[in-house]
Amino acid sequence: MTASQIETVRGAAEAWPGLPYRIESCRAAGPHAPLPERTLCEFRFGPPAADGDPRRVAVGLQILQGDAGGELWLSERPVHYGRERDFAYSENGEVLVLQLHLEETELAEMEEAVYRAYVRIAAFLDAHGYPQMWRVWHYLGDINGGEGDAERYRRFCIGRYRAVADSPDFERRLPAATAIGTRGGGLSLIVLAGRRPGLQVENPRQVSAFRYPRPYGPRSPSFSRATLLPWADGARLLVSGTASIVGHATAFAGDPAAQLRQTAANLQALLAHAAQVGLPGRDAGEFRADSYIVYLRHPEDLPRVRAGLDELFGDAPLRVVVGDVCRRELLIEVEAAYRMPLR
Ligand code: 3EB
Repeated sequence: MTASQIETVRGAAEAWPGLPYRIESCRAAGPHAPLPERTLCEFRFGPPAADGDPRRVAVGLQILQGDAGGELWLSERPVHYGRERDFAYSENGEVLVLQLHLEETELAEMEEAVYRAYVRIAAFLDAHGYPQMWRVWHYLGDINGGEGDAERYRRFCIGRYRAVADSPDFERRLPAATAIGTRGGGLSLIVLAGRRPGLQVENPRQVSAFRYPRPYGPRSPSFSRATLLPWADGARLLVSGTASIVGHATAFAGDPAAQLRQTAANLQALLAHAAQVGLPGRDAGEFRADSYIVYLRHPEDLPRVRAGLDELFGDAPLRVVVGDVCRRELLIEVEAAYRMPLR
């Protein structure tokens, strides 16, 4: 445990009854088929579907490998969904999925726009009774545009920090996250929220992102490494975008295959820590992957990482998409969702 890492709460994970949704990877309806009734969310990469169903998340990144059908989050209970002001949402009484898109023209004052988006999202979540943000995805056009502290990602971090750092214990409530660049402009936010706090899990090999030192930007990135949701019928571990960062330093700049191996080591360390602090008596080897998403900065690097992907992730559900990672030297990032089945 590094000095800059927040200590994850130990043994606090009392099991929650039931299981509100499960992920069916690569089983999505696709843009032309209507969604099954009990769909909480369809999460895929590609162009938006024509039917405008608010439960569809379509992220405009190019798929290099894996099923374009994406994944379907199937609810165990009836789903209520709709649109309200600029939000699309879907909920089932236990969890809520929220989407908000800001156009590029709304990002002229990046810090202010991100701050306002986060504040509006928090107000929406509170009003609907899902105050706990568990996981958030950010897809930001030209994320590495601008130099030094004027970089768009760094400005994004300033706005996000301003919105969340509103109380002394805010670090304990930070969600797991992804922040990836897109070719188009604008900012898409997708949020998974719930009624009660998940268990924050940090990574023993990495300084907590919210404690990164000044060289990485005026405000540190406000996210935690993973969120554990201890449902009795199958715990879930939602893992943030994970990259080749050890301590707070980038490892293996310029070498995507080595970055992938380092990333896999970080994921292993995170799983071990999550089992230890959140699922007493269970072993990290019992986690099963529901989904891996690999973001590759340069599509031409795919041949260099393919053997590593096969070896590290085997036949788990995996998609590789083209996306810019928010630190410039990072060439690859992996996010994941795991479940811990009942014994
Ligand atoms: C890292 O570990 C890599 O700013 O929300 C990964 C996931 C990263 C989320 C974010 C940034 C974010 O620092 C970058």
